[in-house]
Amino acid sequence: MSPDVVTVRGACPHDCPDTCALVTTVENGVAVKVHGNPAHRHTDGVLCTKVSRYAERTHHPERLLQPMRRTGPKGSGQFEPISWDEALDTIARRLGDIAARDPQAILPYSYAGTMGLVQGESMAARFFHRLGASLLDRTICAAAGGEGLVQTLGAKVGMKVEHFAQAKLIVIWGSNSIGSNLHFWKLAQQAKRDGARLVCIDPRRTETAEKCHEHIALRPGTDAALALALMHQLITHDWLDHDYIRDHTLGFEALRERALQWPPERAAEVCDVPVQQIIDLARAYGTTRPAAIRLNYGMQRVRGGGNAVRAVACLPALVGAWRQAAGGVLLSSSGQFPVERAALQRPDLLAGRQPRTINMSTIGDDLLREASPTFGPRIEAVVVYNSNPVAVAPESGKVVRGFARDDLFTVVLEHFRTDTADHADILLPATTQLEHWDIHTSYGHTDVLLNRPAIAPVGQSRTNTDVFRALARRMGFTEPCFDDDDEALCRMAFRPDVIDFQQLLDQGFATLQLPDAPYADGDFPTPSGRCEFVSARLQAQGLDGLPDHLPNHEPAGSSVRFPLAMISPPARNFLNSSFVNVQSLRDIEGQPVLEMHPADAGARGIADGDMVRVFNDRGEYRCRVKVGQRARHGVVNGLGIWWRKLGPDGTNVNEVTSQRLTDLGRGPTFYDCLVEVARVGEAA
Ligand SMILES: Nc1nc2c(c(=O)[nH]1)N[C@H]1C(S)=C(S)[C@@H](COP(=O)(O)OP(=O)(O)OC[C@H]3O[C@@H](n4cnc5c(=O)[nH]c(N)nc54)[C@H](O)[C@@H]3O)O[C@H]1N2
Ligand SMILES: Nc1nc2c(c(=O)[nH]1)N[C@H]1C(S)=C(S)[C@@H](COP(=O)(O)OP(=O)(O)OC[C@H]3O[C@@H](n4cnc5c(=O)[nH]c(N)nc54)[C@H](O)[C@@H]3O)O[C@H]1N2
Ligand code: SF4
Ligand SMILES: [Mo]
Repeated sequence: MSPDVVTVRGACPHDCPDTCALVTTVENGVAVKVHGNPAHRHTDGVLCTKVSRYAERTHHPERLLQPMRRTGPKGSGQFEPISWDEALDTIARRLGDIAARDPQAILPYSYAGTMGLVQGESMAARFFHRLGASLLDRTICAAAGGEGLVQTLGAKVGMKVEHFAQAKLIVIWGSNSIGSNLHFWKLAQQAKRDGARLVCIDPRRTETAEKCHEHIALRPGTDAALALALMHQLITHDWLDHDYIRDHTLGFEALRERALQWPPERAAEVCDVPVQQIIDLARAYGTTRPAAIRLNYGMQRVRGGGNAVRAVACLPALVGAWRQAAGGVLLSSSGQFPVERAALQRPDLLAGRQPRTINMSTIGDDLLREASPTFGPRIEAVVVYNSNPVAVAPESGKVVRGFARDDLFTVVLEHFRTDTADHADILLPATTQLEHWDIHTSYGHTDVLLNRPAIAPVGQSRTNTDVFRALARRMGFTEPCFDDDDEALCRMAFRPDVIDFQQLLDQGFATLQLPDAPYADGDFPTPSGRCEFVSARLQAQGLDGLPDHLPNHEPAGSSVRFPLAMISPPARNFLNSSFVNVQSLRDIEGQPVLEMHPADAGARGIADGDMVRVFNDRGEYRCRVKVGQRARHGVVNGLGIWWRKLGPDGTNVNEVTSQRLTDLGRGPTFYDCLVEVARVGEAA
């Protein structure tokens, strides 16, 4: 390698369970290629197609390169360049004016554009805590399932992912591994080669479902019914680990009574699947060891999503699957990491104030809400970073109207002119992962990764942390914590006895020291130390302590006008709404697609390739239909969260999704949505 070619180790910043280790090749200060780090066992030298294009994304001709001020109407995308000083002065003045009346009228809005602990909620959280701004409940992805796990297992914990390779039965439940958890799929294939049986539970016939031995294509939102019927069979056939149940669980008798109300025939009707599939899966799960369940978040984006996760999370304890390293369940490993959050985020800067909390999943309604004694002040300013709410939040008709309010002051920190950026008063250019420091945990494995900057900030872009440091200075916040630099923040994330920072510097990653079969002897992080079939904490909130099947807000068959259930899972070549503007990836995805079963299409005179209108009382969007077997009868699959402005009619799938929330965790219900579909044009 010539002296002006260097390689730099980093971490994939995206909201993906795989958290890959990256190696970036830099030539003359330009990132030319991003590879997977072969030394990191989970990455194994392989990246997904999207992030292989990260250099293309970073040096994209449309990268935001300087601060801008809006000149046209909100949403028009008309801006003029301004200096950083002018941008920061304007923001500090506007936020200062609002804060003088009530800082709670200011709302930070952020999610997982980067999963980094530093460019995520470190300096930003300090700034908003010091200001006394409204708090944001970050529910948009995993709140229901996360709460389901917490109430059952005690935390977001589970099997170590590497042990799936040794399982003899793998149930892939509500997850399209090949599309969104690629490195897990490699382990599943290894197990399959060694004789494991693979079962996929998913309304959609995904590329993953196709490659499993069995595909159970249930109706969206019926997973708890299925899990309860599995319990029914485990109990009636006595495929139970009585010792494990006695020693390490809480509430078996009550759960038994509940499950006995769910014979497979009842669940088969609710789920609309052949009863034999349920009976066969129960037998396989009751008699195969080790048995592992890979849950993912797809199943919890419905009204009963929290309960569904609770029901599934009970299964391993019933059969004692936790006794083996390759048995149990994994939804998220994020709770394994003892992150020093208080040090990073400094909630002490609230100094006794208790600002209200706004749920990010109802941002549409909340931006349109007037001041009231229950709500508090009207939202007057929003600072958006690491998120694209105008595209990703439900019921976007209302979200757009909210962001279009002329009396709302909006600041957006972004790489690109997203749909949300188009609504900014001040738009600030942010650095990408190749240009800043960060440190990462994972929700799919148990390693910590360090990300070092590979190149200088592109254009005038600045890190999120720099922006909040600069604003703090302008607003007269003199606490020394506003001087911490990014490397210092990385060092603060873990105690030195947990993670050796030198090891991170030397090799880019470090593994948490955890037992291989963490719950072989119980010891769950619940209040009782047991797997809690019955949760006293839920009972104390007046809720059902046992898991149950809660029908969707919009159950299949409940509406004559909107007879089709719609789910809107990720597009394989995008990451949420990120990468939609990367041409090489958009070329693969083509255009927004709605998958439809031949019988549903035929009944509406719709042919493959037709343009259709997908609509309900909330709104409508247009896309191209793919008729085929990927969609089950009665369910349509609207793939991917496209940028609205890149869709055929300037909208996307979230025009039709609702702001109703889940049973637990106050999460969104993207996949609990009834629609009708009508043809609008001939095949192209
Ligand atoms: N390529 C790619 N990868 C991604 C993402 C992306 O956008 N693109 N997004 C990332 C993010 S933010 C997340 S949260 C993760 C996890 O994201 P997940 O939401 O877990 O995504 P998938 O793995 O596609 O799994 C969802 C699957 O659940 C199915 N499903 C929908 N409704 C139901 C239901 O009611 N029951 C059951 N059993 N299944 C249902 C869908 O058809 C889909 O195949 O993926 C991450 N990885
Ligand atoms: N219909 C439907 N809607 C969904 C979903 C679904 O399955 N169906 N999935 C939901 C889920 S699981 C999630 S997690 C949410 C995701 O929603 P978001 O977290 O909003 O994810 P993205 O759409 O990827 O937007 C992230 C933005 O952050 C920016 N960004 C990335 N890194 C940085 C950085 O370092 N600094 C700054 N300032 N900006 C950065 C990116 O350019 C990008 O525009 O969407 C949800 N919406
Ligand atoms: S998006 Fe996921 S699979 Fe792709 S590089 Fe990042 S962590 Fe790895
Ligand atoms: Mo997510």
